[in-house]
Amino acid sequence: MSDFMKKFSLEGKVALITGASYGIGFAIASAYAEAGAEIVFNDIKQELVDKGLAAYEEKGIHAHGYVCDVTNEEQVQAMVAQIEKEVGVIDILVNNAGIIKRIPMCEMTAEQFRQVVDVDLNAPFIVSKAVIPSMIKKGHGKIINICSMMSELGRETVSAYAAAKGGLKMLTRNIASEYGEFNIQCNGIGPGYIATPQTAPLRELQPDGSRHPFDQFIIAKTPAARWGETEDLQGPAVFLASDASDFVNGHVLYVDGGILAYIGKQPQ
Ligand code: NAP
Ligand code: GCO
Repeated sequence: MSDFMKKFSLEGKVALITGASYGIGFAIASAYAEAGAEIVFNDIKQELVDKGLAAYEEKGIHAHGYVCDVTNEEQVQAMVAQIEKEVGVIDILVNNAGIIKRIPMCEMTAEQFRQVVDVDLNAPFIVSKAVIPSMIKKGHGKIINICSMMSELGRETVSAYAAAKGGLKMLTRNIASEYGEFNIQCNGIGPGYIATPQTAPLRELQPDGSRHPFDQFIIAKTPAARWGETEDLQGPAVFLASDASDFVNGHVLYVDGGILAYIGKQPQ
């Protein structure tokens, strides 16, 4: 491998990807393993951690799985201490775990709003706070927050999610500002509309076999005229975790097929 390409390698690095038993987190972790990193992930339930471990094994990846609710600071602190003991200091953190509730704002309870903000915004704060001290001691670190189109745009029924993901964009910038001097880079990835369990309801075929109206809407709003696949996020995620991005800090890299640049296809 040339000296230049070594900048994109994750050899010798320990990467924690939260909520990575499947979906976007699993795809990013798989790419990190391909780039040489030691993979650590968590999920809330043991059965999902076990499923995730089996899925990684199937790809030839010997991952380390931990049961941890990322909204619980005690559990997160304990998990990070256990990882440091059993695997090593975390060089790369991907705050991927996330939920969404699609409810019209005036029908959403404050508790439902809080639940979404807890996972999508408070948890990235909790997990980042747990890993930063050892990154400082080690002299480097990479934190990647999985933001969203909703870090920039709103739409009906996703008030809590948009508020959280908008806040996550600013948390990304603040971590970059506060810890950049310790050679810690904190950036975001803003996926467009990606085919995962989280968006499955938006892609369900209609009873007459036609595509879901929202599915057709996204196709018309995306210059690439397709939904993203989790694999579309792998290259950008490796770049932001590697030495090649050491002077990129506080940036949100949108991987959206061009949605944010496009007014949308004129209805025929
Ligand atoms: P997903 O398929 O719903 O997976 C979310 C993962 O997060 C699951 O493994 C889930 O575990 C885990 N999780 C949820 N709450 C958790 C908690 N409290 N503690 C630990 N793990 C928890 O979602 P996805 O589509 O892969 O999305 C992953 C991230 O990308 C999310 O932050 C999402 O907001 C963001 N995103 C998604 C899209 C998209 O189009 N799919 C676009 C932009 C951004 P359980 O199964 O146990 O709940
Ligand atoms: C929704 C979708 C989006 C995607 C993603 C877009 O209901 O609008 O779930 O929010 O999950 O965040 O970037």
